[in-house]
Amino acid sequence: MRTHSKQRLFVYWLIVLALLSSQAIARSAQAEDGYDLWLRYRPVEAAWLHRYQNVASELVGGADGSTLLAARSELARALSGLLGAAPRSGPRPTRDGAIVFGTPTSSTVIAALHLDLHAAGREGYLVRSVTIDRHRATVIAANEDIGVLYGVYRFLRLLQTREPVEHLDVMSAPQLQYRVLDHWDNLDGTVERGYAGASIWDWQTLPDYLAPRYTDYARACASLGINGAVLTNVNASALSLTPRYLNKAAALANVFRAYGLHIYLSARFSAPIEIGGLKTADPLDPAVRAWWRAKADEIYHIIPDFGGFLVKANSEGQPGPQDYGRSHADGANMLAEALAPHGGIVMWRAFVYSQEQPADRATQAYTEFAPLDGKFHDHVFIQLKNGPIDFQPREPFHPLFGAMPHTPLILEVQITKEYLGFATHLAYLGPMWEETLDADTYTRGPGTTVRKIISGMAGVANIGADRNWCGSVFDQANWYAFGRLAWDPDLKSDAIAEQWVRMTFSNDPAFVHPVVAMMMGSREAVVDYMTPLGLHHQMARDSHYGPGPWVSGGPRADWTSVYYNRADAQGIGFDRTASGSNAVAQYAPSVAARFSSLGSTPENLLLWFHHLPWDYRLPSGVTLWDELVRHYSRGVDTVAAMRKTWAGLASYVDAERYTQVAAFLAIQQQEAQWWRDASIAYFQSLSHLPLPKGYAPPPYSLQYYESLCFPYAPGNPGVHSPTCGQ
Ligand code: GCV
Repeated sequence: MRTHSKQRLFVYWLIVLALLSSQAIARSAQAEDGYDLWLRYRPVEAAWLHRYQNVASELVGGADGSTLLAARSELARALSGLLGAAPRSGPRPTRDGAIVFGTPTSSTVIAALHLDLHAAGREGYLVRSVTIDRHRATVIAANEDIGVLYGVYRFLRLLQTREPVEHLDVMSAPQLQYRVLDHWDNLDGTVERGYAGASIWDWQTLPDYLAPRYTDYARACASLGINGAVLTNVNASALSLTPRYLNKAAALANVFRAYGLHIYLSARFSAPIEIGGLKTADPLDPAVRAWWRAKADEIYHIIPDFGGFLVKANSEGQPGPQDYGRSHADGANMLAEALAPHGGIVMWRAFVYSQEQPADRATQAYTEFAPLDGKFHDHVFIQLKNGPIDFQPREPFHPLFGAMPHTPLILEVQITKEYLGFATHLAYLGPMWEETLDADTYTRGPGTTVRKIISGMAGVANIGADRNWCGSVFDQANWYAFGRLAWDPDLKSDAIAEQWVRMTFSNDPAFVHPVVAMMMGSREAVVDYMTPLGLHHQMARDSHYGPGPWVSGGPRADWTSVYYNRADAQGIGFDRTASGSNAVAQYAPSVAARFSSLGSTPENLLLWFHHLPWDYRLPSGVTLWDELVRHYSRGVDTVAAMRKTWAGLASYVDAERYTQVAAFLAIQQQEAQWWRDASIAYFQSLSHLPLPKGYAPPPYSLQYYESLCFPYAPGNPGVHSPTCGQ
């Protein structure tokens, strides 16, 4: 009897163990590591299942060509994930609910519908509910295969965000021709200002091994309409233009082609010397021009749909035409002439500022480039950062946006968060980019907004080899928002955030609303705790990790924080009015007048344009000093509130992603506090003013904050200075 009960107990425990481990397996199967991005395709709720099954019962579409195959495979993958089973395929609709996709050329069914696809252009699409052979169907049609693929992603997004799809009539075409990710990836696998691990391009195993991740990258880009990728860092290596690396790049281009993604390379201006054996890279030298022409021919032979070059020249130590007394136009035009016969373009960056120039750094790009307007080859695009300094948490729009009416311009934004807390701070950048796109240059009268001026958008990618691609789940939202805005710069950042949240996490309104609200306030929180009221470039030297408002000395003044804050015992801020650097004069007269006058300068740009005494009274009656302290503290409070919001949402998110976000928010709160305390400690050492009532003093001395040193902060390959605090 006793043996019997022991056996029973043993069996009982075996069952318990088996149950526990099967639950553990089930749980880990549900855990998500973020790899799927917004293309998760998890089963829809029962309430939607029947509804969606009725519009997705059959796939009718050609499989000619890799792009249509990609469209078919995405539909099959998504519908089996969302609805539990892949629809059957057929040549014509045989029942209600077919999805008919293709072009009038690839599909006789579509041709017979005689759709007006004029407005779709080359890349756009039409998604429309129609009747074919007396069956209800959804047609996803375009003039070109790539438009069909984009339309497929649009249709899937409707399902993923639980929109009704029974009566569709959606026509969409990109407003901007160039929608490009700029990777700052080096050939040694490091990424400049990258916070998501090593480069996703494994140059060592290319071209022989094509990681599945390359296809998934292209899928993610195509789902947003991104149509270009610059593979290499603008601080370029000439080696990327040698046959060995061109073959590796070609292998990536072969993967990307089906997804409409063209590759571009950064071009080092001195390449003719470094890999061409020439003695000069002078753009007016016939041998140099011939070298670039031959190089372009060679590239197009290997990569027939190569997009072109991105060039950083005569900027931060990079070689360029000015090394030979030539202009940016001379350099850019030489490259354009080499690429133009093949249809390629040059994206020439205007991020230039010179060591020798004593002028305000914010003015230098305009000074150099505005006079060159109209002098560029028509395959040259000038690429401008959103603001005149360098991707700060807040900058006014770049004055060149209004100053080059005869030159096509590309807006460059930074998706990777070099100046907004790296990967651990939750900062949704949609509102920041919307602010730039909305900015009115007034150059052709009111309403000449940046979005109306640009021909393309380039985003410095935040993508790396990390399993979750971007270093954190919420950083994926910035890749997403960039792509959506590049397709349609009129979109609103809150609507984009909502879509992303629904696709990435959950459609439950109890989750969606608080998370969107948290995202929408997150960038302003960073501005508050890092650089309130128009302050800028207050980060630690080189790494830009953490506060460094005291940074001074070193190789050049405009790489220091004191150059920008100009704080002393009397006051703070950079006078860019006529009494100072007069940077305001680079804007259209009405904008210049607005920024010149204290009364009309937006409060959030006050210290960008004005130097003011600490006791200056804002319209609210509060002094500048008190207001600064309030902003720093408000930033920390906002992050604390974000943490609280997230803590209440655990039940909506898988444990793996929930935990990482929670841990990163905790890091963000600590670092926001550090920013606030260090900044207040430094500025108080100059203002000698007491903190307003109720605001806690920094817990440590200024010397303590100044002594903090992080020689291995990420994103700054090659600069691991042990003297980083100096
Ligand atoms: C690629 C800033 C960054 C540099 C970057 C540069 C640029 O200065 O700190 O890392 O270099 O911008 O945009 O060229």
